[in-house]
Amino acid sequence: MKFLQSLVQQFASKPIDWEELEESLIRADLGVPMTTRIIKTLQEREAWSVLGIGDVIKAVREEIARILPADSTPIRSANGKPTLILIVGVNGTGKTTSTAKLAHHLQVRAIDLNRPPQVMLAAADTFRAAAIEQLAIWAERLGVEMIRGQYGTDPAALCYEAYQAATKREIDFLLCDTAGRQHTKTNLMAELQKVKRTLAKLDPAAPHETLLVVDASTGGNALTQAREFHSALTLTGLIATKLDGSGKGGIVVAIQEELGLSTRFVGTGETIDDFAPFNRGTYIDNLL
Ligand SMILES: Nc1nc2c(ncn2[C@@H]2O[C@H](COP(=O)(O)OP(=O)(O)O)[C@@H](O)[C@H]2O)c(=O)[nH]1
Ligand SMILES: [Mg+2]
Repeated sequence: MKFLQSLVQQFASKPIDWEELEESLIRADLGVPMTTRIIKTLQEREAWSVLGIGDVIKAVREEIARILPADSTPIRSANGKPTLILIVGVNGTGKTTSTAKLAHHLQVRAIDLNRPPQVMLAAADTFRAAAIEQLAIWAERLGVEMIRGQYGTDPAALCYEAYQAATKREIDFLLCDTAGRQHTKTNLMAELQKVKRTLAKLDPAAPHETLLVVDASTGGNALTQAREFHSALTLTGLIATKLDGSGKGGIVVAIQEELGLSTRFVGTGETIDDFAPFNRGTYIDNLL
């Protein structure tokens, strides 16, 4: 149920129950600091007015707008070199799907090039069964080249090779889809750090973007993942997926507030077009 619906049901015909309001805000995953501020703002107003649902919605909007930027920063193109985008995250969050969606977005989006942008994919999830084939299906549909290795290949070596190939072929954007197993996290972080170190040998600025894919419907888990990946890899932003499902999604506000990491793109379904650059207005409308 959407946050707004549940609030209207709870507060439409009776005075605000502060505990219930606090609970709904927490349930929407907005995080404790923001929830506390919203409640404080409203309680300060109560002295001079009778609060209604409209006041609640307005306070939530204002607080979110204070934290989130209005629009996301687009992917920048590295001058005359391939822009390397590393896609990371735990299993099942939507990395492979988002890699394909982002590739498509970059293909069709007008950027300051005089020709259609050239995109290439690298299947650097060499760990999970069928991961390479899954990305290969997308690559074929999108008509883009994909660099692949055997299962068990070192992802750092694969990304290195892919970046060399992309440079040689004058590719604009190289997207590397990585593995996301959960149970051996330390190994995963070490493996991804090695990918970054190895790429930096080819271009000190690479990877130009390191985007964490989080499933927005998983709330606090997404925040924990953002903390861990950011401290290991210094992320440049988030892709928040599955915003179509739960009527949640407040977690991107909590992540922005705690870690200063912006949501660059949102995923709202399983098809290639269920994807868009983050926009604050649309996001708040959907949340409420
Ligand atoms: N509803 C919904 N499903 C998504 C979204 N993004 C990915 N998925 C689905 O989530 C599942 C896992 O996605 P996948 O890309 O394989 O995740 P990975 O393990 O991180 O690579 C697949 O069934 C996707 O179709 C989204 O934005 N909305
Ligand atoms: Mg995958």
